[in-house]
Amino acid sequence: MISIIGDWRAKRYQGNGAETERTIAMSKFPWKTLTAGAVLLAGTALAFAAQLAPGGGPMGGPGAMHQQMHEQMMRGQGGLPQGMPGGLNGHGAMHGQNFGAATLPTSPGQDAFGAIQEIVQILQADPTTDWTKVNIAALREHLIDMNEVTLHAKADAQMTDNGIVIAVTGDGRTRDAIKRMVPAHVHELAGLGWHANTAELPDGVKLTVTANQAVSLAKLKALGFIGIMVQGGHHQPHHLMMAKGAFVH
Ligand SMILES: [Cu+2]
Repeated sequence: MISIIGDWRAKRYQGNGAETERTIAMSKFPWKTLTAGAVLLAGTALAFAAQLAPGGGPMGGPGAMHQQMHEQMMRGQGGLPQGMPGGLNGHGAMHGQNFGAATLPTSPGQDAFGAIQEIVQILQADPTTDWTKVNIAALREHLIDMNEVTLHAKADAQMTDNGIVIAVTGDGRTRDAIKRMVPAHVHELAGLGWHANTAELPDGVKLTVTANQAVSLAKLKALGFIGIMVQGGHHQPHHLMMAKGAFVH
């Protein structure tokens, strides 16, 4: 059963547009003309699709997306060789892949490259994707911002009696990224019940977070700038929305 699911998933993801179209075409095929095996495969695919989208949409919420991402990760992000021989597009080859997975690398080699690859594969696997709105370049710009803020921003933190004050600064592209990302993050922190605000600095932003019942002073001190920035887990769904052209960070 697992390997059948694996076949279907791989077929949806590994391919380009042509593979995706073939999957769609198969779903329109008259049921009585299908072989028993193909019925089982299609039925499993539908069941699995339903599992992935409990909300009825192509992406059934963060939980479904996480599951989908995990499936992709386990499969090496669809990086299987193209044009595999075998029945339903490489059934035999998939069995080989399942049992010899340790021989295939899973890392795309670069974090942002992998994040973009994952999003593109999700969009290609979704027949409802509106390619007139998709904007992968916008996602790339945001991932560059994330790289600047995570790795290149200078963060000088000072503890006060009731919170933490962090001067987040940088030059050029780093400064621009700080000014885009840090104030936006304050809204996410508010959603978690944290009291945070920002003030403009010439070369960045001053972030102030006050301890309360949602976050203690000791925890703020331990988290520091980047520990505060990673709160909320909103980036993953936002990245997908950004790529779909439906969200501006
Ligand atoms: Cu992000």
